[in-house]
Amino acid sequence: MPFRKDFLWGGATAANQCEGGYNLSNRGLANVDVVPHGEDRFAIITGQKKHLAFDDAHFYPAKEAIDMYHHWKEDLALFAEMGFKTYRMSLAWTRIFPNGDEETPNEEGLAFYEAIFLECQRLGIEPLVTITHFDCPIHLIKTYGGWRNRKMIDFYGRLARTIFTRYKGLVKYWLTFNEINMLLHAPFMGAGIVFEAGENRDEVLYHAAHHELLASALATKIAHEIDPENKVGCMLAAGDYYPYDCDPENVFEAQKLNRENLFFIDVQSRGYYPSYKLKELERKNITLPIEAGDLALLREHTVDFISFSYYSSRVARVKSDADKTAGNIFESVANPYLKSSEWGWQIDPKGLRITMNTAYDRYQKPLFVVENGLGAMDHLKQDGTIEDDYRIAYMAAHIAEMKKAVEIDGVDLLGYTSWGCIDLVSAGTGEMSKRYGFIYVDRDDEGHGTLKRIPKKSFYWYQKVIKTNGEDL
Ligand code: P53
Repeated sequence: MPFRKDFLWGGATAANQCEGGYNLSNRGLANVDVVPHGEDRFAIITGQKKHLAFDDAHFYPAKEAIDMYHHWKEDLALFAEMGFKTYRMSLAWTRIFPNGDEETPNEEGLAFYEAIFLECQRLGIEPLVTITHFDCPIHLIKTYGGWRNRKMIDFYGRLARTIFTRYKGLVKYWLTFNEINMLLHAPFMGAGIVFEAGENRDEVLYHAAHHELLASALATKIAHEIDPENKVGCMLAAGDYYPYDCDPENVFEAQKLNRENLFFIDVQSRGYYPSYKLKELERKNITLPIEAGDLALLREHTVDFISFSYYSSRVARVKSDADKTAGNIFESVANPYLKSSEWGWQIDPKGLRITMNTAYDRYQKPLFVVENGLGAMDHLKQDGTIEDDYRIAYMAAHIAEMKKAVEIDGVDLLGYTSWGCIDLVSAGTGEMSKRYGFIYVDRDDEGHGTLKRIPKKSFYWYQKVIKTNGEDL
């Protein structure tokens, strides 16, 4: 059997993309609430345009999302029906600390998640909890400038201590920051950062990176102190860069772009800043705001496992005027060997095996694939069914390559949670129509629909995959 007996099959969501209930249970507002659907979105998530409140000119899909706030019991029952062993979800920071800098947490928010974890326990589903999935309280952005400010470490530490204490015995698997490298590509979403005119962009980003890395190490420390059973992982938006060809310039470019992302994991997993990054910062005249004790904290509290999202590989070519792939936060040249999704994301199952091997070679720690899937248009037929064979094909091909990484290459893999196991709001575009789920949700890009949940063909396919522990794809 290729996959371990206790392999954690499941699915993944993020609070802001599914919960809704943005103003319920005394919840405060976060960056992710005020990013609209529509053409302004990209400039806002990348921190180029300031947008810290709702206005009438835009639609904000996270406000209600798929209203999991009121449907969670029904949704968990469907996950259990598919046979989920695990469910990856995130906590909305502002449900627990509405402003982010309070001394005491909001009990209603804590109780909301406790009820979910108790239900998971009853269903035999192991929660895998992302502490922050792109969310940062608006108050912390307005008052402190988001993660550019060192004070964020204390606020995050308080959040971590609160949840590890409260959910001790209910949650064992934790991820500190979703796609931590997204900080470089979408700084408002990744770190609550809005650039001021004339600012040194790289300096702001690497200061914020230092603070997030410290916060991650601090949370790891607290998690282990509170319960030695806790397992804490880092989380990377992964997908190896391939050189466009064997031109050494392109090979080096690929190495450079890979390091740009892996740098974060290098620190979280190995416990120190890699020399290539220190040299780069020195050349750019950037001094990291390192204080006494920082380097020891990073060194002594490395992660237990490496988790990542994988949607596609990427291609590196220097001075390229070739077409870039569409709809991407990540820079990439189109790969002529691959087909693309309707949103221009290239489809490369083998790239998952390659990416897994890169990570395992580099870190020698257990891996966890915590996001993978196909964002596609689904068609609800007259008879009320959805035949998403394209999604089944995508996932079967990726799971087959993941299996080879385990069986043939010997990678230690803890589990697999597909992205958006129930249709939810897209992080990149704010659309509902970019669907990833095994479960269809009746809601459109403008927020119309009954919110009814309907299992797709892939629901029954994944049920079989889990039942056979990945044998029958
Ligand atoms: P959407 C870009 C590239 C790689 C991963 O993305 C990304 C993004 C953001 O667009 O984000 C992760 O919804 C993220 C999820 C997100 C998912 O990928 O744009 O962790 O929140 O929904 C898919 O299709």
